[in-house]
Amino acid sequence: MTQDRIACAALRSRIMSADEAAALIKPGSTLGLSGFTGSGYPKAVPLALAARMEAQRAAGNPLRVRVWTGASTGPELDGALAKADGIEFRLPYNSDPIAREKINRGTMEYFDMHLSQVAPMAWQGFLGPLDTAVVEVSGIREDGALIPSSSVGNNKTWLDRAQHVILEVNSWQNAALEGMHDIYYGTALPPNRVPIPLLRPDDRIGEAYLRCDPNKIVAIVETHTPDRNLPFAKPDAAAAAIAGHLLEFLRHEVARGRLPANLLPLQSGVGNIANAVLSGLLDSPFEDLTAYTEVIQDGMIDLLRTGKLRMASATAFSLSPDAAAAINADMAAFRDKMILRPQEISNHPEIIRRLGCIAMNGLIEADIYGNVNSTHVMGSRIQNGIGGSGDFARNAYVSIFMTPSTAKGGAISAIVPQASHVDHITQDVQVIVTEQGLADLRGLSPKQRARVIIDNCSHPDYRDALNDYYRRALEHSYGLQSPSLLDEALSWHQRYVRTGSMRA
Ligand code: 0RQ
Repeated sequence: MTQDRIACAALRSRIMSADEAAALIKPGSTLGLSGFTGSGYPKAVPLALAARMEAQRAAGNPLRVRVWTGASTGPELDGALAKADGIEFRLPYNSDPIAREKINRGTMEYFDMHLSQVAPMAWQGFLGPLDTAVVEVSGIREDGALIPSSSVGNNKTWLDRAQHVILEVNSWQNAALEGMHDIYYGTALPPNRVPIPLLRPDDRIGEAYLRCDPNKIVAIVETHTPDRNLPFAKPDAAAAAIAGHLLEFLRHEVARGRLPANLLPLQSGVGNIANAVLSGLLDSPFEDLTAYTEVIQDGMIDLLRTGKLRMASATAFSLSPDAAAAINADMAAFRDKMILRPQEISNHPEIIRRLGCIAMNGLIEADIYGNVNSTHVMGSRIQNGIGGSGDFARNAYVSIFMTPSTAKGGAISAIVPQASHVDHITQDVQVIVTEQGLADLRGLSPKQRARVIIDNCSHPDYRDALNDYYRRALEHSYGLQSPSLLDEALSWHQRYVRTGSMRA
């Protein structure tokens, strides 16, 4: 594959094994790695580094690094490095189960930040220096330009900021990806920042390739390894009901003239429910849709195939193995319908606000006033992270959050008196949907919100207890703007931690 994928002859002398490349990484260094929701992450060098870490740990001389990525990656990266106890600090979004366990055990530091802010904060110098970028690409052109792979994430920033660069050239990635990307080089720091000239989801404002100073490239490793692609669960009854309520809401908004007939650009979060909503759109009356989002999931591929979705702009793929294989076999047909951009652009508040995205994200719990916890189970155990949900929720045309009304087989109510951790304040939450129904919170005061959330969204098993709490809060609260009984509000969570159930 060398000739095909590494067309720049001058760079071929830097081809080496993953072990040799990993040996160039210094203990304690900060790595900027590619990868976003399981696609486009380096697959060989992190594994080789993890093997080195395991050996050094056994010899009593631990080797640890600081890890920056785009978002979640795969078992060969986060999983392997975390297992080797090699990650001292990590940012941003993680969904790897081994890393999650280390974070929750307190042996790994984790900064769960808004995805749109990673690149700007790195440029502002707020995160410290970056030693080595380890970036997967699908090829290197004759002129040295890099053909990005199945995610863009923060790669542009890592390549620009790092002192040294290690490239993985993955020939598993489809050659037809070339031309799909749009890398915008117009960002600058204040006071020189200018408007980003993106007015429609399908606008191209940059270049198809990543630039990299060839003098910084210390190693090139060839791979032929698939992305981590996880199957989606078949939508269950709750997911189907949530999708049904949401589609009904969108139809209603069109009928009332508050949304155009082809809606506005869709943003869809991660997870099974988000995917079920996209599947629901297949049978909906909506046509000529667009998406301005972070990840292209299976449901979007189906919509693109039928033509319901005209185009999708994102920063990465997040596909099941079947969908990945199907799209890989047919990439040329999809290439003109998809654009992959850096995550600082896919998630940029200015653009999300301008385009008027319809944001649809999952949640862990919501309280009766509409504050949303997307990240911390029982207020302290991280599940994944805020990811891009905050970028979209605050700036969306309409910000929708979805969840089944209970978790853990009914032992937990997703609607609680007070959220045990808040990621999205009530002002950033306009609609909450569960399988029970939909609460349209736009323009409502806290007490009005509490009424519709309890009535429309809570599970019948917990509704009496929520009503009882709320009634007593109205009688005994210190103030009546957002009535609460502080001692009691979090007792639901404490009961779960003590007994394994929120039920009284
Ligand atoms: O854990 O598998 O151990 O049982 O959370 O829950 O129901 O499978 O839902 O896949 O839609 O994920 C909020 C986590 C929902 C996701 C969250 C437990 C539940 C299960 C997953 P188990 P489900 P989903 C753009 C947008 C933040 C980032 C984001 C998320 C697990 O949507 O990470 O939105 N969002 N990014 O049991 C205790 C509760 C619970 C609970 C669910 N109330 N209490 N556990 N769980 N509710 C994309 C990016 O940013 C990249």
